[in-house]
Amino acid sequence: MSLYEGAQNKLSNRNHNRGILHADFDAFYAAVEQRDFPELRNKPVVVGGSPSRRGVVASASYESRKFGIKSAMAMSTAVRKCPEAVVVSPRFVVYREVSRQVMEVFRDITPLVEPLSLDEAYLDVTHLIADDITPPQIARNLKQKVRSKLGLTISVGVGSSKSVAKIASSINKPDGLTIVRPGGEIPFLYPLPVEVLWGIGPKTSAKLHLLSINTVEDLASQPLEILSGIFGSNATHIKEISNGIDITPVITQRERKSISSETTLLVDTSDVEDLNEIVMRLSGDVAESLLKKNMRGRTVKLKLKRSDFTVVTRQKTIPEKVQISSEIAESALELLNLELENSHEKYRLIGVGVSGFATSENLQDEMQLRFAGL
Ligand code: DCP
Ligand code: MG
Ligand code: MG
Repeated sequence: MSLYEGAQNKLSNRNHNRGILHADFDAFYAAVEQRDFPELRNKPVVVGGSPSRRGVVASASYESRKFGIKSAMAMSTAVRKCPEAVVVSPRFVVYREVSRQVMEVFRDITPLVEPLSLDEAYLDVTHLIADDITPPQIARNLKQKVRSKLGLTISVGVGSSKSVAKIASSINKPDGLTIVRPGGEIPFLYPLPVEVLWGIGPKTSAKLHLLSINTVEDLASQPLEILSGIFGSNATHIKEISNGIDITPVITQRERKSISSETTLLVDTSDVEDLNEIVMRLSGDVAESLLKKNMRGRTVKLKLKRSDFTVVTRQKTIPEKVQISSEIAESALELLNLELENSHEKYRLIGVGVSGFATSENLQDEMQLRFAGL
């Protein structure tokens, strides 16, 4: 059995029916500047610190890359390479807002979004796949939505794992769409230079070239002992991703662990009916946020601040994930009544929150249980 067949067998032994997208803005900061200031379009725009103050390049428009300008280069070098470059100072507030907007566009497609930085994210679309819905179609739709809603282009990679999708999105920039079909991982990866793999920077790649390891195939065919000498405990992982094997899940909501709403009362109260009504209203607010983000959670939390400023929190984890107002209110009211049963306190602040969101793994488990008729 050839190495190729061996790796392919290994691949098919794992769950490789996933549909993972990696999306990344093209020349993010520079593209936002060109969008907002039309006079910069089609010009070699470089966003970063001033050349006279030892600034570095944060983002280089594709027009400027023809001159050899790259991110992290000294701005003085960039200007030397291209004297007509237009150097623009960054507007971080704007980039953060554009980032928030693009993540919303992603979350309109699936709640399984894992942001990696301001300008890129993984999306797990496995659960959306149907006879007439394929990951490449979802990717095309995503690119089109980002273009029409934000006026910017992204490059998207489609694959059966995060590492394949990330490599795929990076090799056809700008405005790229690279599709690696299930089973096509090895023919896709093997001819590529080792630098495409996550975590192989200039220092490591120099070491690899000294050992005549230039392509992903070269890397994949190394004995583990050689790789351990270079990558330490990461060697197995490197070997696996060189063979297109990567089962790490898309992890959502890294930045957000719960969605909640709270209110401080104008007058402290112990009135059961008032408190019930407020809890129902807050449950409605939380449900609205969850629906907008297309998220469901499993844990409902109630927060109460008493007149003496002590805070009580009570939470309940339920078997079915909740999203709508009545489901959230049911648990929150139960928690409220538990608290009120043994208390004669007045309360000054009330909050309701939902956490325990879906990750691609537990969503996948759930889908499988559903298919199994459980
Ligand atoms: N960034 C930075 N300094 C770096 C690298 C990046 O400040 N050394 C910022 C500016 C980039 C943004 O992060 O616009 C996104 O980084 P990317 O690596 O995705 O680079 P770009 O989006 O600019 O270009 P590409 O089209 O290669 O993705
Ligand atoms: Mg980018
Ligand atoms: Mg990026």
